Amino acid sequence: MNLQNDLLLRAARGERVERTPVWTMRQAGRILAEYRAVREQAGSFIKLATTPELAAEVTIQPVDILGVDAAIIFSDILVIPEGMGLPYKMVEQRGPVFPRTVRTAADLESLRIADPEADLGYVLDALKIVKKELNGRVPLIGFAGAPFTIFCYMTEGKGSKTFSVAKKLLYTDPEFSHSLLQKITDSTIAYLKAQAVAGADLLQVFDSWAGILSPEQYREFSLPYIKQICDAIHEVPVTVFAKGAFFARKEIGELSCSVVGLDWNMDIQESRELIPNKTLQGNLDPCALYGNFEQIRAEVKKMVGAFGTQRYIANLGHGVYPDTPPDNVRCFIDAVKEYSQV
Ligand code: 1CP
Repeated sequence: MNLQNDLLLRAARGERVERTPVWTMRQAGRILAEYRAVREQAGSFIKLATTPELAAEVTIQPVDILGVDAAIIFSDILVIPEGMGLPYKMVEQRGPVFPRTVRTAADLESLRIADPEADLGYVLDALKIVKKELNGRVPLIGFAGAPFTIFCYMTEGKGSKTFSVAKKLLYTDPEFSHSLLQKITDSTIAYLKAQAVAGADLLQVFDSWAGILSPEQYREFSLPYIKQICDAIHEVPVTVFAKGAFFARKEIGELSCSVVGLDWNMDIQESRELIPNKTLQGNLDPCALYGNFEQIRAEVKKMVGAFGTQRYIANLGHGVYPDTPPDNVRCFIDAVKEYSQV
């Protein structure tokens, strides 16, 4: 199907655009009253994420309400552990918790490589519905967590500031760590390929916890697995977003991905120099959206000025925070559209 608005895909491929495309990480859910109404109806996050019609509905909401140039499928990175045989619970006000964790060879042995159709069919069904309902209005983004970030949750069992259980395993049992990372990688490649077949036009890999590793550890325990993913996906463009991995920008820029995501700690000019041949995505501090409209517009003008309008996808440097007023997000999106006209 031909897309009416393919700015995101043209920017990802490095082609000329008449203005910069814009979307925000975590735009589906979190900030919209319309999202909360559907979540209420579903009863729980997991019920919402596993009911394709409802997941599709909240995926499309930000396209209608915020005017973003892409939809991102409503799901979570933790569906991969679930698909491998490690279920999670979503605890209200607290976040995800794994009743069982993976810390021994026997735990690892009990996991399977996820079969996208059998284990994650609900996400693929949601993608198909969104694709049909979007009817070519904007591209659809699929996603998965990077293997190291998924490893963090599977071993730690919950969110953490330090992920010290996960990192302990890297030091004390690198062999186990690599085996688990490989199993996650194999599952993730199959899952991302299935998302492309189901209709995803671009795939983003979230390495949300990249920043807790040393450069040396990042090179050993994260980058090689992201590389396997990039090398395996030929169907659609891939974006790698490694939050906090300012030290690995050059190496990430050498992967066979199309787009590199930046957080707000990463200097824009320096990032262009380190990653000269790829489209960059980012990187406004989500807290900048707490400002008034005038302040938000000034920040956007600075950001677009620094990135330039080409080889660029405007976004925040991480997900939009839940207490951001939707009007401020709309102000951010409208300002990008205005300041990036060529
Ligand atoms: O918000 C959206 O755009 C919808 C899709 C989406 C995405 C892209 C969700 C729904 N989760 C994610 C990705 C995700 N999930 C990441 C990577 C991106 C990032 O760094 O923000 C991570 C690390 C998670 C794990 C996760 N899921 C957390 C963080 C836990 C921690 O370590 O503190 C939490 C709180 C969740 C729950 C969750 N996922 C999504 C929603 C809407 C929610 C809130 C749950 C609810 O509504 O009850």
